[in-house]
Amino acid sequence: MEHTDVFMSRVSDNASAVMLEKAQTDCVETCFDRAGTQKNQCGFGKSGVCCRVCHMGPCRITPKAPKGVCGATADTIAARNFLREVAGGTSAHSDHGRHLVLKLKAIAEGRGAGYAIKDEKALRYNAGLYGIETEGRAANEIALDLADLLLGEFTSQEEDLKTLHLAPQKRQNVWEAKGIKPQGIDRMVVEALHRTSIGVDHDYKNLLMHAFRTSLANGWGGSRAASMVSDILFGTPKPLKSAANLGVLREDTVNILIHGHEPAISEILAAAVSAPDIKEYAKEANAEGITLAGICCTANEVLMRHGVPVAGNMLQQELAIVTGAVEMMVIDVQCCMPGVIDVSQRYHTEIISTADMAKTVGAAHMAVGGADPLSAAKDIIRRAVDNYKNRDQSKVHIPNEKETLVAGFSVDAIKYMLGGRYRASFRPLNDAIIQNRILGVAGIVGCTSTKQTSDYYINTLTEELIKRNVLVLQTGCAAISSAKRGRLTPETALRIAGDGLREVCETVGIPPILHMGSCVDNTRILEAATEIIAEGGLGDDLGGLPAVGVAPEWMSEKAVSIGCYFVASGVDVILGNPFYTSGSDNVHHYLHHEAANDFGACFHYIEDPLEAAGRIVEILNTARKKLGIDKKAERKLLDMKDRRDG
Ligand code: BF8
Repeated sequence: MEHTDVFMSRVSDNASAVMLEKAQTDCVETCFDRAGTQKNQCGFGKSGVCCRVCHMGPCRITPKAPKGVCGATADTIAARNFLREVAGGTSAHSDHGRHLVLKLKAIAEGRGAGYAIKDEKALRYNAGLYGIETEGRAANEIALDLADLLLGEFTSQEEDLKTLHLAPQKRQNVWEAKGIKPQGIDRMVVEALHRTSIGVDHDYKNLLMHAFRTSLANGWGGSRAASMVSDILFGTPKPLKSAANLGVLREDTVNILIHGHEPAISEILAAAVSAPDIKEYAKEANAEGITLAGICCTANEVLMRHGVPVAGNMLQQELAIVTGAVEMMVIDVQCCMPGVIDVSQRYHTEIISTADMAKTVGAAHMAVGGADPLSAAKDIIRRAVDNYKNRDQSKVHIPNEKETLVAGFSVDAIKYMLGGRYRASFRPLNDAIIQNRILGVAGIVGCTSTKQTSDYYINTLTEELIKRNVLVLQTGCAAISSAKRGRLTPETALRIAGDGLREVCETVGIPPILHMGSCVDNTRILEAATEIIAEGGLGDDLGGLPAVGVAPEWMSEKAVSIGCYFVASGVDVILGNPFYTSGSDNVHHYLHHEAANDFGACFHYIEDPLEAAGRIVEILNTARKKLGIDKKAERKLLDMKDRRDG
């Protein structure tokens, strides 16, 4: 099918452009059309100076009206709005983490109903990090202690988060000095809402400090718990092969999309799909089987652990339905657009919501909890199979695009790849950085947005960075952008990576872009950075590493929270979309400049990906200079005198 340039200005991949054209032919409205009708977005909202925290307002700040009814300035209002975004993002990631911790507790108490501890090694390792006794104890006993400890991370009123101790001591000292060590995650979020209600905290810097404190409760608290417990319950990811883009859907199978975030549901669906009775059921419906494929972060979760193929990222959720070949989309929480309902009604697709806290009008609700989640999951799948006969062949068009990928790079897996089974460690990576074969590391994370040509910034920047010998770590929808472009393969190193990075990738057998998981798995990037510090030779603080974070096409509150915990952890963050803070010079200046005085890092809004690449290289070179590794190290053989002196 042909497509016109107008569609390629919205998306970067041909499959999506073809589906946009089909949507137009089928009279289907998608988020790309709604972005057009919402084009004239409110300038007050975009600059962060619309206040609606009380009903004397809404107040909007202008040169003629520089204060709200209560006297709040642009600084107060912009900082309050920013903090509320961080609190929203922190809540989403952390509540996801909480649900998993509660599941771990239920399993430990024998109430696991269909779930079990899959990775006892990960359980023992993580329990050990918190000082929980593991020697000679049963897995369930350890799991109960760990679950209780992690639940305490949510509720602690006066004690700092225990997980903070996992950060390098020097960074902990920065947080202590700035007074931003978080206590319980729930307390941080409640305090954020309290501080931002009418007549409480009016000092923009005090508000921003709490934003960083709340974000730390996410990155070092809720998200860390989510990744850790997911690994314990469902297995720590290891490198595996799969495929991405809409071409993973098949004309001759029942196609089910799983979309959202929490892996507890998608794991059970992945198990149910391969059950013999379900396979038989699909055969009886004249289907050649069932294709399960993922959208956005749920896709990343089941990709990393089971190799389930990825249909697309956030902005492809409606386009996947436009193929006319999707029997069912199963949604849970976060980033599931209500717009999928209207799209689904143009075809035969059923939308099934599964989380009691996240219902959508027009979706059928089928919870996957209760005493027998596997049989609940089978009920959902049978319903999808029953819907297969309703597929209208005249409306079906599945694009061919499908790219091979390698994913599954947990911290453990990277260490194993670098050092092998007996010497698993980050040493080879540290050495490659010190010897300037690798210039530094960039974590490219976050969403895609209708404000940009989807995937373009992510892919342009990623490719430019690996050319310049920057190792790229990816998560979330950004990783799916690279996957669709066919870049998540070891061959990418041969084709486009710079000489130094290519040499390392070839030696170790890894791609130059490592897919580390979903959005909560950004915490894996912090974990990797901490291990790099512990390995030695690259300073003693996360803040000193030649490393940056980038959110090229971010749009979610979660990304605001992630950006803040990266900056508070000492890592500069490049944004491809601006914050809504430009209405306050002080707030904007603090986040983009002054924060560097407090944390050694700040935000940089850069609209153009190539300009961003240049700035990133500058940041990495500055860090290298400070570490004294800015010159190419000679590989010197040590004689006996050197050894004695050394
Ligand atoms: O949590 S990257 S669009 S799917 S918010 Fe959403 Fe953004 Fe995708 Fe995952 Ni993260």
